Parts: sequence; C-alpha cells; structure tokens
Amino acid sequence: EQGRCQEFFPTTANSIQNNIIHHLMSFQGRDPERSGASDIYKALAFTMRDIMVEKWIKTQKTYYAKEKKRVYYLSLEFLIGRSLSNAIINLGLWDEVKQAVEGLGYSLGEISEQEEDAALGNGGLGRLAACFMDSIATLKIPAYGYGIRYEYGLFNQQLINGYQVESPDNWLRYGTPWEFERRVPVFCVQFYGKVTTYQDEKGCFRTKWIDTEDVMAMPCDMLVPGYKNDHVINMRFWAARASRELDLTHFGEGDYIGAVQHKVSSETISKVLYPPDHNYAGQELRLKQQYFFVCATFQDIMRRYKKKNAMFDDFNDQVAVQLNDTHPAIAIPELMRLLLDVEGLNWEKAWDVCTKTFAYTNHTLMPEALERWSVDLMGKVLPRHLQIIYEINQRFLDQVAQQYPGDIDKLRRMSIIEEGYPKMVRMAHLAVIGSHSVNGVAALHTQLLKERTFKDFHALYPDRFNSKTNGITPRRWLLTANPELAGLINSRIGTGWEVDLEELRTLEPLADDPEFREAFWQVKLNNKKRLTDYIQLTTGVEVIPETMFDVQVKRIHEYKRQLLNALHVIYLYQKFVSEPDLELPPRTVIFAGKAAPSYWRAKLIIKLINAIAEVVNHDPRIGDRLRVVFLPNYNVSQAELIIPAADLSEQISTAGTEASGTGNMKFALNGALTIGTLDGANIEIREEVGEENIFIFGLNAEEAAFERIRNSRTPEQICRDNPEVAEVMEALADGSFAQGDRNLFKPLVDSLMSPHDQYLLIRDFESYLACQQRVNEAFLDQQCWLRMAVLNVARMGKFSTDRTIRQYANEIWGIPV
Ligand code: DL6
Repeated sequence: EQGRCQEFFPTTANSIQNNIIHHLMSFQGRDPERSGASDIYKALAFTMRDIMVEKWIKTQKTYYAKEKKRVYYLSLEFLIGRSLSNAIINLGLWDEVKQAVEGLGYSLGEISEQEEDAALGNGGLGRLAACFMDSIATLKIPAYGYGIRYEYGLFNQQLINGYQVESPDNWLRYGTPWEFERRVPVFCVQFYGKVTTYQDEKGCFRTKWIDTEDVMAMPCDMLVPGYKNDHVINMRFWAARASRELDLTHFGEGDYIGAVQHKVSSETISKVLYPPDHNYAGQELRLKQQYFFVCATFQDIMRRYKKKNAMFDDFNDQVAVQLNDTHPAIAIPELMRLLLDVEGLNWEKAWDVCTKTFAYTNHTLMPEALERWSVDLMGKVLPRHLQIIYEINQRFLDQVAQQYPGDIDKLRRMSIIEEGYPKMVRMAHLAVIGSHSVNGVAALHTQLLKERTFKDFHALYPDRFNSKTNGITPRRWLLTANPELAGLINSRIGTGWEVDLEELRTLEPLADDPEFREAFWQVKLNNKKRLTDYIQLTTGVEVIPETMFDVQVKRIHEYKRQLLNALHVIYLYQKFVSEPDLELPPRTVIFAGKAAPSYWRAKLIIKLINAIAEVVNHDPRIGDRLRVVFLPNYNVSQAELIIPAADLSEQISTAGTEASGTGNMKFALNGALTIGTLDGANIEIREEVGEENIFIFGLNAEEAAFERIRNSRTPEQICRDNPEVAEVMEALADGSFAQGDRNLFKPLVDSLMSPHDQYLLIRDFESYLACQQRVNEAFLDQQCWLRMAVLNVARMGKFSTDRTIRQYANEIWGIPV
C-alpha cells in the first residue's frame, strides 16, 4: 500500500511535472502547451493538495487508533494569506517543485504570485490563528481549526485622492484549489422559534426548541501541513446553505422569487467577514454567524466523540475547546443545551463538563471590543440560549453573594447581564465564568486583565488566569518570506532553528563577525530592492534602497498611533527644510494598513499620511532625503514583502492598549530594530534582545493610566514649552498639508490638543522625537546598526508559535508535548 501511494503521489521534479500536466488536462481541460501562469498555479496547487491529502488521511487514522484527546480551536477569523509556497516548503519539496515549474517555462515566484490571499480575518487575532495552525501541525497535536468560509474576505482597499475606498474581496471568484467542499456531514442550525417543555418517557420534564428557521452548514476543509513531518491537520470552514434548495410551497404557487428568497437569506450568513477589528456593533447577522459556526462545530465534535464514546461524563478528557476571543463564546450555552436537552445530563454534571472543556483567550484591552449583545436580540435569535445564560448567571451570582455577602455593587459588576436600557449580555463574563482557563497574550496584557478588566473575576478565581505570550511561525515569517536570510543563517548554523527557534542563539557571536555582517547587509539590501520595485510599481514613488526603511504596517487605529509617526514625518520635513546641512540619515517612511470602513477618524489619518506624502515627495528642497509612502491594500502577502526589507519597526501604541502585537516579532526576526513603547510583547522583546538593542520611549502603562487622570502636562503646555512640537502642530493646523484648508484635518488637531486625549500622543511626542534621534545616530554607524540587527535575529527564539502552542498544549489543553 505504501508503495502504491508513493508511486501515485509525486515527490520528484519529474513526477511533479507530470502531475501538473495531468491536472492541467484532466481537471482543467487545458492544453499544457497553451496554459498560462494561472493554470499552472492551479495545477500545481492541486498537485500539492494530492500529497497533503494522503498524509492527512494517515494523520486522522492515527488519532482514531490511539483515541487521542483532540483540541478544537474555534475562531471567527483565520488570516491565511497564500498557501502555495508555504505548502511546498512544509512538504520539503522546494527544489523539486522549482525544477518542475522551471521545466514548464515559469519561475516559481511568478506562479506563486497568481494566488489570491485568503483574507478570512482582520488582523492580529486572525493571523495568530493561522500561525497556530502551522505550529499545531508541526508539533503533531491532534487538533482542528474551525471557522467560517466567508465568500468575501477582508475588503480590498484602494486609495483615491488619498482616501481609503473599500471594495469587496471576491477571493473565490475563480474558486480555490485548496479547499475540499464536502457534502457530508452537513448539519442543520436552528434560529429564532420558541422554547417548550415536555415530559419524556420516564416522566422527566425536558426542554425543546421548536418552530425554528433552519440553515444548513456545509463543511469546506483546508489542509495544513506540518513542517517536514508527514502530519497534516485540517481547518474546517462552514458555508451556509439553504435548508430547502428551493422552497417548494412558494414554487408550487408560482412564487419563484419567494422560493429563491429563502436560499439567498440563508446563505447570507457566511457571505462576508465583518470588517471592524476592535468594535463589533451588535448586529444580528454577526450573532447569527457566531452561532452558526459554533452550532455546526459542536455537532461535528459530538459526531466524532460518539464514534467511540457513549457517556458524557468524561467528555472533557477527550475534548478541549479553545475560544479565540469571545466571538465563539456562545459555544458555552450551546454545549450546555446539548448536554441538558439532548443528552439528558443534569445541570451540575453538564456544567462541570462544560467548564472543564472550555478555555478562553482574551485579545484586547479596549473596552469597546468586549462584545455585548442586547438581551432582546439574544432572546429573539437564540431563545433557549438566553434561558441557559440566565441560569448560568443566577447560579454564579449566588456563589458570588455567598463569598461576598452584601456586596451588591460587586454583583452588578460581575453579572453576565448588564442592567440598563437596553439590557446587555456580556460575552466576556460568560467566557470567564464558563472556562477553566483564561489567558492573555503577553505578560503585561495578562497583568492588566487581572488588575483591571477582570479584577473581580481574578479575585474570585485566581488560578484560572494565565499568560501565553503570542508568537509567529518561523516557517512563514522567515523561511518563506525571507529565503535569502534563511539561507544565510543555514549556511552558518544549520537548519535546526526551523523547528527550534531558540537555536538562533548560536548566531550571537556572528554579530561581531564583519564578514557575516556584510552578508547580512547584502541580504537586507536585496530585500529592500525588491520592495523598492514594488513601491514604484504600485504607487509610482521612487525610493532609494540605501535609505533607512522606517516601517509601520498594521491596522489603522488611534491607539496604534500612526498619527504620532506622521507627526514625526512632519518634524523631519521641517528639519530638512530649515537646516539643509544637518547630518541626518535619509529615510523612507512606509505605512500600510486598513481602517475599519466606519471608523472615519482612522480613515482621516490615512488621508493625512497621503497628504503629507504628496507635499514631502514633491518638495525639491528635500531631494532624496525623505520619502513617504502609503502602500494600498495591506495583506499577508504584502507583509511578506515589506517586513524582510525594513530597517526600523514602529511599535508605538500607547502603553497599556496593544494586547501583544505580533508584527513586532516578525520585524525583529527579520533583522529590523524596534522603536517602541513599553506595551504588549514589546516588553518581552526588550527582555530578550537587551535594552541596548531596542529603542524604547514614552510613558509606561502605569504612567499612562495615571497621566490620563492627573494630566500633569496638557498638550497646550507642551506646545508652549517646546517650539518644535508647536511648529509641527501649527503645520498640521494651518492647512500646509491640505492646500490651505484649515478644516480638513481639524478633527485630528482637536483630538491631539485635547487635554483628554486618551492615547496621549502629544504627551509622548517629545520622548518619541528624542528616541528617533537616537535611531538616527545608530543608523549612521552602519556596523553598530548591523550588530544590533543580528543580535535581534539571534534572540528571537522565544517568539515562535511552537513555544506558544507547547504552552497551550501542556498547561491548558492537557496534552503533553
Ligand atoms: O493576540 C493577537 C492579537 C494581538 O497581538 C494584538 O495586540 C491585538 O490587538 C489583537 N486583537 C484583536 C482584537 N480583535 N478583537 N476582539 O485583533 O490580537
């Protein structure tokens, strides 16, 4: 059998090429001699999928044979990006595929470019989920990712006259070769209706949810190969389908439109990814998306569980469910419903199983990102779940009242139901109460969760809280994205780092080796040249690769403070104009990122950056000393191009607002130096790389919190004390970047100058300027800069998702790795 598989699944350049041709002809109906790059891409992707599917079947068989505990990672977002190069690398077939493709007259780069990004996520949270899948497969953990197969992913961003304009991301327009659309198992998901009770055959009162509107969930699987280990796992994405393909009642009455309507409205559920990343308005469709994927997922989990088990008493010994933020938290009342109403367990047993099954990861400190649903909406869409939530809450509050007699305020603060008009269901409270583990994603974040967001809960359940610092997969973020650097590292220390990132430590002595530094610089320069070409192509702006590439790429949000960076650009511009002989390294300041479509302030920041670029890039007094670029339509593939080319990584959020950040890790791993605040994982990056190898500025989280209340120096005072700050603010206010229009950027000026600016931009501006000056000096000493950059790479071992996932597996999931 082994032999037959090996014969069938191609692993030599020759057999891969034959397989590509076979796919071209038999499945795509193309003449190989007249096929274009996109045909070859598809045929190659199918060829890789063939290899993966065999390994996936074997992997699944080992799970069943060993009756292993499985982990289910539930996430509304998976920001996957492209799959082809990653699959080829993880399957260990790079050289063979390259040769095969070149034999057909194409370069592998050209073929990879054909792939559309799968952008089923908004930003950090979704990309983390994708990195986790890679590490889970590489560590051979029996796990599945579960999510939604959005027909439209994260919107495309165009810049028109400097403004963000959104258009739909129709990524499935030509289909995707990576998914298996499965007709079985298809599950029915109920909505609306009402709850009744009845007596079962033993005379017990049971609850039933009836008169519902039903939608079918169809699974689409995408495979994730581990790194060179024959282990392949799958992500299962649910697509909504109408419960009756054509509504026959309406059809019989000649109402064709009515018949189709049901289909259209059902399928809307998985139509589109919700774009905001930190504030989800309580929209019915989003609640339906959440329940849709949770309900289908649990039917699938139960189906698998029941193959080998009849009783539910030890369900949690077989099943661990990780909730990626509160988005899937409706899973808690859903499991209770299944155990109570379907399996007939009593409340105490069901609750015990439930809390031992779930673990919750929080990803944000922004209060507006903590999800709340109106009780009315919840009661309408999911009436049985609302009943269960009330019961969970009642029992929980009884416990709190017992522990803290007479403390009514505490009951009010901790309740799952927020009293008010309207009453709201606090999903984060539900998630904390219904899980045995609650984790933050960096040390500071967890500390702030314990001290602020979940203070009362931490006092009640101190052992429930733990920290799991995020990571990134080195396979995508170094091996795939930066092959030249990976090659250089391999030539000196071997390839062990690919699965044990701590091995990069052995690079440390090479930081003092001039020959290695030179090679390192050459790699960086080549990456910068690649990016230079891309910038020219996409924006028409000509940049000089030898200048300092100062990069801030991430979602546009006030707390991430792109505006602070923009103020520094204005400052530099004024310096270059007023003191032409000043010795400052020339800079190319690169921005990219999407703003939530309804977040007008973030969109105005994009307009401002483009307006500054317009002025700076066309001012002959500046020459080549300063360029500003805003790259449109930031996505994973663009990140893979930008990050390896960066010299300076901007991680400048107000301390205490960014839960972790993972871009910070990607940049440092690729040899960029960080300028940042003591926020999120920046703190741990500083601990690892050493404070002499990172540029830190600004208030820390405690000082920032204090400053918001004390307001020791208002923006107005700072402008009075510091003419350089005043001059920057003046240029922003007087229309210098708006063709004299003083109103365009007034909302930004007003927020900057407000004594209540919660993001404290002006408060941190002087410290940021001073820190940027230290960056300038360091960059002018190229050897010193390179030494620091090499040490950053060498000391990034902690930030592999292999480490993060090991911790989740050992400390939360009960699966020793
Ligand atoms: O944990 C992954 C990532 C963190 O690195 C970022 O700091 C954090 O902002 C992000 N959170 C979200 C929040 N979405 N919601 N809710 O994307 O998570």
